[in-house]
Amino acid sequence: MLHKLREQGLDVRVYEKGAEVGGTWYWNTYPGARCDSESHIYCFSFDEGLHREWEWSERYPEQPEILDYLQWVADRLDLHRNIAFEREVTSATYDDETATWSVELADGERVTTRYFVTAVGCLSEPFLPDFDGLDAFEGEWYHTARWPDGEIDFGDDHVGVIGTGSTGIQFISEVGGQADHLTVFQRTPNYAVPARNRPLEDDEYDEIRENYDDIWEQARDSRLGMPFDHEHETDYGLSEDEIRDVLEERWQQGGFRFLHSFEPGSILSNPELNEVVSAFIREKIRGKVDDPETAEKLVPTDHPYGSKRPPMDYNDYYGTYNRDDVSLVDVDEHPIERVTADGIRTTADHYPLDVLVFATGFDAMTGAILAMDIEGKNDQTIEEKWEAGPRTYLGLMTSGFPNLFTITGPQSPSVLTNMPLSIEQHVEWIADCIRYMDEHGYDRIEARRESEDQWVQNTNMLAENMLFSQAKSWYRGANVPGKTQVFTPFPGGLDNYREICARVARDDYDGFELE
Ligand code: N01
Repeated sequence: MLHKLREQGLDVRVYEKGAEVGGTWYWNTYPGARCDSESHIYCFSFDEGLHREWEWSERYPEQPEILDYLQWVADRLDLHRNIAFEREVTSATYDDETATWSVELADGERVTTRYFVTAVGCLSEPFLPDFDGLDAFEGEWYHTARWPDGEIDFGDDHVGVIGTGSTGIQFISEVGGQADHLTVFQRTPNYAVPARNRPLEDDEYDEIRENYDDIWEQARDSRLGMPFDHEHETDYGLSEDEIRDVLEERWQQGGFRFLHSFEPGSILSNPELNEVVSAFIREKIRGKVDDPETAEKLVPTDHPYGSKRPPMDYNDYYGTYNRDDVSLVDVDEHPIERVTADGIRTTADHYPLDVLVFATGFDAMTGAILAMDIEGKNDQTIEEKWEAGPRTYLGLMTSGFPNLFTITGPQSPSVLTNMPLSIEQHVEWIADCIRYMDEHGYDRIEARRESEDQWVQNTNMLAENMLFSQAKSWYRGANVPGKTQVFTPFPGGLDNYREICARVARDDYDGFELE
């Protein structure tokens, strides 16, 4: 966004809480952190020079490599000179008379700006459950999204980890076997599909480079922002054995290619097909875990595959539970009562621990935006406006808050897609919109209430026709006690969404009011 707006001749300043660029990949430095999107598409597509020069080492990029990449990009585009690091935005207030925002920083500085763009991410406000006794815990404790610098040697430690989402699964596979003992406190089992990570060979990379234009085109034109084919759109006309053959082939390919066994929308909305897929994974899990009782605890039965964000298995996650130094505690059956000075007490037992790791996720989608205390027209805060769930038009703007753009905001495809492509599409749309406003002499843009109502209704309706409502997921805010539960990302596909946004822009920003 900085690069693009600067190119358009705007005076741009970025405020960043971290000490460097990197966002998610700056903060999430826990052992095993890696991205589930394949590396050659988990990068910027807007500058050919970038993806022609950079070479990823593995099929899935590891956190340090992604951070290196982002810092390399920032250096090449000379971005640092317009970024103020370790500067946290604490509030922002709109002035309707001047159509400007006054943005306040933690150190008291105030800046006035015509446009206020949030690029705060969907998964950046860590969620820490409110367990009694944590203050008095005498060991070390960490949240995975605020991991300390430097390597931690767990060799002599009894480590406990709470959470078995994408993060927990990566951490457990990595630290199981390193720690003296690892105890996993699991509330809900998950469907981890093998990632099948490996180094990228030179000839493979040559082929990627030769075909990059087509790869990006296919990715942009797909539901998830990923350039994967599926031989069959749906399971229509296939027997269960034939479906399972397709699944087996994709299981061997690994990663999100498995979700592309059929058109992903059909797996996520057809209950019969989804049940075959879910049952297929359950069988795989049972086949990997030696102890049948542990295996049953690891088999998800409470939600369909994909109704929560599907995690990846990089390092024989399920096999980790066959180790003598790893144990699984079912805290759904026996919930955590409290943290004690030296461990965790559940309703059934006490587990002594030296180190406690919270892989408990995020106040997702809205947490980081709401943390900024944003006040729009008529003294209304965004928190008040979104009390019953976020309301936006296209996930890009919310009515009552003119000139505020939200990159990957609620009700845009964001977390249901390959993020860099969704980010780029928003950046381009916002930059074009600002250029249009300059060219036409406008200084104020606001989403119309009717367009927003229709967009929210549309997003909800699409989600209701899919299987998402059958899981208590962070997509719906169900992981944070007391948060309003509403499905937040736009589930209609990046391809369709891009078309809608392009049409709105072509029609002189239809659905927005410009003055
Ligand atoms: O967080 P999560 P995450 N008592 O919310 C458990 C992206 N990501 O950090 O399922 C006990 O998914 C909670 O249990 P339950 C990706 O989009 C990407 O793992 O709510 N347990 C769950 O098991 C991902 O989806 C990558 O019952 C409690 C876990 O904590 C998103 O980030 C890597 C609890 C939280 O799982 C978030 O993933 C990592 C409690 N009180 C993350 N509270 C890659 O691309 C919560 N839990 C590789």
